[in-house]
Amino acid sequence: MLFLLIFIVGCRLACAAAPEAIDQNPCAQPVNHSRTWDHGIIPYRISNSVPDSVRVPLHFAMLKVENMSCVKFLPRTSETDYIFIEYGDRCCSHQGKVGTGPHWLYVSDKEICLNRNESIADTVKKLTYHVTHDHCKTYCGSSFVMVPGSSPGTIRSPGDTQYPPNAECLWRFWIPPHANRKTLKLTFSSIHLEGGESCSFDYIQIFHEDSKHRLLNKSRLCGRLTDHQINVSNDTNVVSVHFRSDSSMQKDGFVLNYSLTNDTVLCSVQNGGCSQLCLSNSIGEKIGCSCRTGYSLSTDGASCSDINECSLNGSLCEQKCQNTEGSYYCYCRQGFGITSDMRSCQVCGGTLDSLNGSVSSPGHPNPYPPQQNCKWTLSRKKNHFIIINITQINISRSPNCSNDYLRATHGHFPKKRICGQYFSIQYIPHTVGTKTTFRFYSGPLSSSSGSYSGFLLTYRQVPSSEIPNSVLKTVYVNGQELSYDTKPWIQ
Ligand SMILES: [Ca+2]
Repeated sequence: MLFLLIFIVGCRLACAAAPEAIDQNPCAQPVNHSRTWDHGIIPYRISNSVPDSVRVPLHFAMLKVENMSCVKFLPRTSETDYIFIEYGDRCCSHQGKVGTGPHWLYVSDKEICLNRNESIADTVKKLTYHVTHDHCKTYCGSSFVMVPGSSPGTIRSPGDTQYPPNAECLWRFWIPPHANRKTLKLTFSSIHLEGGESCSFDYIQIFHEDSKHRLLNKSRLCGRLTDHQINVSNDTNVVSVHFRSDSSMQKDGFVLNYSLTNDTVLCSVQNGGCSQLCLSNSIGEKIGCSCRTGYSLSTDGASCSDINECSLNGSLCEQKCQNTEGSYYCYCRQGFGITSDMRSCQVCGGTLDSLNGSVSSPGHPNPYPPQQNCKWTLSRKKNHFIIINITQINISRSPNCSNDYLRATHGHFPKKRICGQYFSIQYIPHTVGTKTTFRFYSGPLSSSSGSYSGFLLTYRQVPSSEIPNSVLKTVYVNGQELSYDTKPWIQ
């Protein structure tokens, strides 16, 4: 049997000493069977702590060691003995295979590991220090880096007419991240192996790993199959094809064709399958999907969903927040208006306690800003009437004045909202209580915010004895008389 005798190296020694060379005369070394990896297959697991910057050179190191020895690395499934590759500020093999359980291997992106191209490979080599041959076994296999432009090829099981007994082969295809837009296509044009329940005698086992070396799936093939195609998912970063035969019942073997297919998606075709934005390279090939501001990419990588900004940590708004599809806005409580930063609120309105005065929309005669919620309160003096003259009104018109409006409330009797453009409205509230309030509201969705001047009104309080009956009976809007209750309320 071909054995890989693992040299026991203490971590400190491994880090401090010059890298050991692989023994050029492996047969010269005695074999300690207790320190060999079965069949030359080293199960491994990579810690989540290992960053991508280290995974790539680590992977190259594993390929390099595989190509220069009979060692093959396979992701661990349930094996008791395996290498556990951990991230640490050093490059060393904590210990070789001794005893059972995980065997730590430290890799790092420190200078010692990455600036010297060979360092990680040296570290991995320490686990494969002695190599000797078992003439009863046949080993084969190789590793491929599949990048755009890689030639397709064919792999055949060893042997001229039939595969040999006790064969142990592993072919590994690595698809670097920048080639992920391509799909590795594996097609077994024929498989003829010894069959059996669970394929436990002779078999082909295929491992799929993602870029984090997580095992996506594995499947085992045996018996007779033709044109068996392996679908390699987009997540797959490494595919390992492991062939093993036992000591009896050899068959024809298999033929495997591999190629990197071009499955480029263009953004110009159905937006690349993206619901909003399709990101492309300089020649229009899709790189990925993205979303407009206010949306986040869903887990399917193609559709977008609204971000509820109002639920994010840290209030974006001083007073109130309203989420909308693709956006949000801040607004204020009654008596406040949004400021120019569209987040904070300032008082808008107040108490009117003089006998006469004026009220106008914020910024008048300049256009009023959006999201104003102003309120003025006017207290009526005893035995006085309030004469209100809305001299200018230019408020964005909307159905039922649902967006922007001016509204006066006399006592408990609110008047209708006023919007649109008028030249003059003069009236005397007839059922006025002790208070009159004016409310000006401009909504966040007003398409006209920034182009309407709002309103200006004047008021004055006069003793009831000075109000002629004719005035009490008539209200004019743009010169037209409106019906009106002629009975003034007098306290
Ligand atoms: Ca939103």
